[in-house]
Amino acid sequence: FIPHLVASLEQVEQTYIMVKPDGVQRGLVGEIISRFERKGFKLTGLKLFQCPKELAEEHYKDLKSKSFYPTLIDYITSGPVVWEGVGVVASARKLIGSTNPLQAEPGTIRGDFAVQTGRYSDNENVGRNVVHGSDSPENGKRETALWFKEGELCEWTPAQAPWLME
Ligand code: IDP
Ligand code: MG
Repeated sequence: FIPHLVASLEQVEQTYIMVKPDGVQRGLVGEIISRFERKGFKLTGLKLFQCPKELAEEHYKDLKSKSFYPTLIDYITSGPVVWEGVGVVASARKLIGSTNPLQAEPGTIRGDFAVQTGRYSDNENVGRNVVHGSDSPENGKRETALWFKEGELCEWTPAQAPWLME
């Protein structure tokens, strides 16, 4: 990406995308990464990782009061990736689709690859939804810093940048 050429620096966002353990187990890592690549986003960091409990708890701290929180923490263990680009946060959420796979549109990652529906009547079990994406630019920064150490992200200019944006 060439920020000074095609976008002002303030426009450049970072999002944290995680292929969740079910996505890794089901062999969807390449498929999911491929969708973000084809869209035109720039990959700046990538690692396969066994997530310690403390990190999972910090990542999902906003959901601590939820009944499904303990099972969510048990569920999250490996496979994070980071993507960076203009408007990437909202755009990535669209590519990913609704939290509940039952409501996720066909064509979205969850709509195409996840079948988990409510085990209970009120939508209470939607955990196996293969992928995570930050829900705001602020959380994109926070989560990226949480999962990647200094020096683990690459700064580079994709050759396709001028073909993606005027
Ligand atoms: P998001 O991943 O679409 O942003 P959040 O509401 O932030 O959805 O929830 C984080 C994750 O927690 C979800 O992706 C899903 O794996 C899990 N989760 C959310 N709601 C439920 C639920 O009602 N039961 C079980 N797991 C849930
Ligand atoms: Mg969320």
